[in-house]
Amino acid sequence: MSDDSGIGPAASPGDAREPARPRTHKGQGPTALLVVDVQPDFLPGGRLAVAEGDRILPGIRHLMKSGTFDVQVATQDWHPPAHASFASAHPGREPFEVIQLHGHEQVLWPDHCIQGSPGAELHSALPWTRVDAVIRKGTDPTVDSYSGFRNNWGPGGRRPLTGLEGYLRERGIQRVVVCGLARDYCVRWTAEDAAAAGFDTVMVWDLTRSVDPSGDEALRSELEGAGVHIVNSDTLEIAP
Ligand code: VGL
Ligand code: ZN
Repeated sequence: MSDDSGIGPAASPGDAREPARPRTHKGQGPTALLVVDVQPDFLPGGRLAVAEGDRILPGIRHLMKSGTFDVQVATQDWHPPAHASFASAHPGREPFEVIQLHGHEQVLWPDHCIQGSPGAELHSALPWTRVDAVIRKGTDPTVDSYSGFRNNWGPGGRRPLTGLEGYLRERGIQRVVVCGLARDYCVRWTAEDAAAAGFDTVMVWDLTRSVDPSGDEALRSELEGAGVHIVNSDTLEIAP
């Protein structure tokens, strides 16, 4: 795609001559950027559109092009048709109703991010060539997966790991910076699981948006209670 030229808002004179990494995240340990579910189905016009989801694109693009992260990982919601999280798979149910699935509450969603469909692609506005790994999730037809680290609860009552934790550990990562969609579902669960796994976890609040913004204040304190640091992008000390 044409947006990966290295020329753009993230570049400034002098960047090319200086090692980018020490200028940010200094003394905070090897850091990964996790870009969660930035896919057309979650943006305005998509099948499960998150209001203002498009507003976060320039800031995420800036982070991805900053050259300041040791590892960059994307997650991609990637459901088979008739996935158990779709209202359409439950006769008589409507989107946004809540049911019990494998003993836990499950919001029923409009059909979204169906494997191979245009709405499931990684959004073309971001420089995905910079990403080291893509974790596809939600592929089990019977179980949802909000977090990049592990599925939601399955029939056995467990939440199987995706391998992301091991990947980051093998790369020496100590700190993760999380952004993307949606703040109150996949970003939230990814950040909580990262913190629970022992990573120093930062959520870039302004580079996320919620399905239900009315819950944002409660969400913020719940995340802080789970050990997630909430920041805005202007405090991340990304060069320039
Ligand atoms: C998401 C609902 C269903 C998300 C994914 O990316 O936050 N939300 N599937
Ligand atoms: Zn989904």
